[in-house]
Amino acid sequence: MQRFWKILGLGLCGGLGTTTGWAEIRETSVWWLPRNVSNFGHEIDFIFYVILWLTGITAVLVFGTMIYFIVKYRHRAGVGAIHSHGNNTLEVVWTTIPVFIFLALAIYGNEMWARMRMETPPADALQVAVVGEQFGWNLRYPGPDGKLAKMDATKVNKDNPFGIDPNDPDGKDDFTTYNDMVIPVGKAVRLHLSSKDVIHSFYVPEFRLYQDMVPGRVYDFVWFKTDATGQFQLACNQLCGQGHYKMFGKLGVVPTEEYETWAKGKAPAPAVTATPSSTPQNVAVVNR
Ligand SMILES: [Cu+2]
Repeated sequence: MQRFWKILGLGLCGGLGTTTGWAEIRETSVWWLPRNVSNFGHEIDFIFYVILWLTGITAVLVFGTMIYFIVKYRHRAGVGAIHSHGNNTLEVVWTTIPVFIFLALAIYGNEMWARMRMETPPADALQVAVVGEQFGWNLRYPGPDGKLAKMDATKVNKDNPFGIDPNDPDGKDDFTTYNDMVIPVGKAVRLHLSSKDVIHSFYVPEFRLYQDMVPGRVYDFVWFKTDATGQFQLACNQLCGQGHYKMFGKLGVVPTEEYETWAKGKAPAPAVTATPSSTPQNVAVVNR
């Protein structure tokens, strides 16, 4: 039995230790929403608080009334039960009000979703390709020409995570990174999301952004703008295998000049990139 408590204690200490370790990475309290730095995040937070207040007030009113009636009409010797057939006016009122609230939330939410995912991203947006793999992030940035090589999900394989045509002129000056994403603050960023193996999910809580990445597809409709700098974590939000817990990359939102210096320091990617970096570069595309 003593052994049981010892193991439990060790386990708990280990768990808490890990929690503290992670808390250092997170800038703000782990008990509430992380700070938001993206344009759409403000509206998402707004609707979150509206729903929280609506449901919170409703819960207090409903449970308060229920407890009041439970106490008021508790069993007492000699007091008979009262038979009620309900009140039609009350029924109509408490059905109509929620109907309008739900309709308003649905219309507002739908309109917000359409703006986030269905509007064409600004033409001058920075294009970044992000391809998930077990267990890390491949990123591809446009070089000085500002153009990213065209991605073709059917061409994705182990040595060609971005599914590009090695002869694509737009890709000659692209550069790649692994688990290291840097973006300039205030600039629109358009993502081209895909996966090499299983379903992963691009997730940055501080951007209020999360989008699944599906093998065989390239999703290019996700875009956002940031309004503050900071160091964040790019986490995978799909249980994608045994190493899922360690699938995270560094994500820095930095001033434009700092981004440009960082990008200039990166060498163009080889025609076809193999990752992680330990594997030889410039390998030919092999048909599998
Ligand atoms: Cu993953």
